[in-house]
Amino acid sequence: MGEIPVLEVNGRKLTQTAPILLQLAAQYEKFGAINDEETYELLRWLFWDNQKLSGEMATYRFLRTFTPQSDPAVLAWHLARVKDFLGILEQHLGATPFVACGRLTIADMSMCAYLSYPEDETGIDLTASYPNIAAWLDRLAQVPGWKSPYELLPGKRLQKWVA
Ligand SMILES: N[C@@H](CCC(=O)N[C@@H](CS)C(=O)NCC(=O)O)C(=O)O
Repeated sequence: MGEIPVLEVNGRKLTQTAPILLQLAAQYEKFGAINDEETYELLRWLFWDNQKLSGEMATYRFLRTFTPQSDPAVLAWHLARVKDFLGILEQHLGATPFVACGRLTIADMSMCAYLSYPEDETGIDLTASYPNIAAWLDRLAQVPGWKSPYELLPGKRLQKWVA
């Protein structure tokens, strides 16, 4: 598919975030669904996140911060979509502490990823504009073992094209 992430387990290469997370949840019997209704809820949010929230946050961050001379009209189009999707998540998290099933699941893990990069990369002040999302990210950061993206990712950083 020409994409990262790729997780290699015993010589088998797993790709695509959502099925990787589902596989890990099943393997470790943690952070997954315990019945059909929860499975539906997790899949619903994982699909939405892949297509909408993380899909658009990732594209916007890359174009805004790590691409020289991005077209301002294209950036504005992506930012409008990012704001739409953050608005949906903000409303949802006003009514529940975690994304699905009332507890920490792989849906939270999928959705927090691109929201956990520094503000100078995402270009979005979550605390000011999306307080429920900011509070949810704080809750996730309290979970034992949680690490920020740059604590986890080794290697050289990309050049930034915005201040
Ligand atoms: N739906 C995929 C999206 C993964 C994705 O967008 N990966 C980016 C890097 S973060 C990529 O590999 N892009 C390569 C390209 O678009 O050519 C997933 O959830 O794993």
